[in-house]
Amino acid sequence: MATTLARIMNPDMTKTSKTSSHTLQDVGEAIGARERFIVASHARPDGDAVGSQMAMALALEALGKQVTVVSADPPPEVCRALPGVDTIVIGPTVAGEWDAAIVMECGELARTELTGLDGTFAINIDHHLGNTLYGDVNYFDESAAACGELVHDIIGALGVPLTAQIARHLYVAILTDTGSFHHGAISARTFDICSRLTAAGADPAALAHQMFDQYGVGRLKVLGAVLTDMRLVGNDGVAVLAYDDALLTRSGATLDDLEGLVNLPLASRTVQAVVLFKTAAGEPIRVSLRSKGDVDVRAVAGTFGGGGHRNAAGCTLESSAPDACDALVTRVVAAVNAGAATAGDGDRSMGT
Ligand SMILES: [Mn+2]
Repeated sequence: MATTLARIMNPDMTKTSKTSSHTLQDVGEAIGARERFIVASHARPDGDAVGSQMAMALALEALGKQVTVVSADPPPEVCRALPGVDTIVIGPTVAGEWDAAIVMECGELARTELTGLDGTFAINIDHHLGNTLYGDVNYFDESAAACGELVHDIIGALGVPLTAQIARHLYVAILTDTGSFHHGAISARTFDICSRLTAAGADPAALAHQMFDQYGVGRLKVLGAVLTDMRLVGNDGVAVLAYDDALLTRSGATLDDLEGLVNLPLASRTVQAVVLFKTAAGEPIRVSLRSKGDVDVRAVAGTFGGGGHRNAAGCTLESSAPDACDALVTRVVAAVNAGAATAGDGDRSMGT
């Protein structure tokens, strides 16, 4: 209540809300004062999007709130067996009435690819550097390994106990966003939260098996095909991968079968960054970027209108400009060389 009181006494404080992150207490108050919620995340959702949305929805329901979880696209196949995921309303348009939209994992509202949210009271919860703080309430922390970490803290602030179902969703969010605790802003807090989630009923081995070991053989075939055609540039420092729908069809694979593909070349000692192009006739080219250590692919994505994290980013290129692909790869090679120079690590030097 101190925060509310302070704002009443000093209305100018609210003017800072567009340029700075709010506190957990602000988020708790914004949720507590409202009854009907839309819970949204980005299009083509990943485990962090689905897990964060579902955990938040379960917590809101525990408080007696009315909740609708929405998504422009269906959840990944591997997430569909998790509790409540089948209740997510899939589609490009959000209909109905609500008091607030809780938007997770989106640097800007447009990333939801949902229509009908404009002008709504928005609670923005995210860990992507470059978030535009578009919400009426913004809970933004780039030091979180997953949005699920932030949702864990919010659920605690709301006073909702961690049930086994909530714990499973949050664990999946963290497990998938860190690639099995392999990359991202993994910290002592990450393990502290996971310890609590495990105590509350999340089974780490079972959830890892459920998330990573349930693909069809089409996955093996499509990964083999893409890796066979991999191009290595910058003294093997950058791996360039590409696929299209025809390759998926030939391999008997689905889009879900490509989950994690972009990370695979990083298993090589020499590869410091990966560029993955998804091409389709007449459509923009989708680009996923991954890197190790100091190599900043978010900056590269940013020069092409995209964003993300230092080691995981993405952007979209106009397919009418094939030179843009070469220009992007050149920038990634430069980023690898700059990263190697920053690190001052002879083993990682790419440019010599
Ligand atoms: Mn995330």
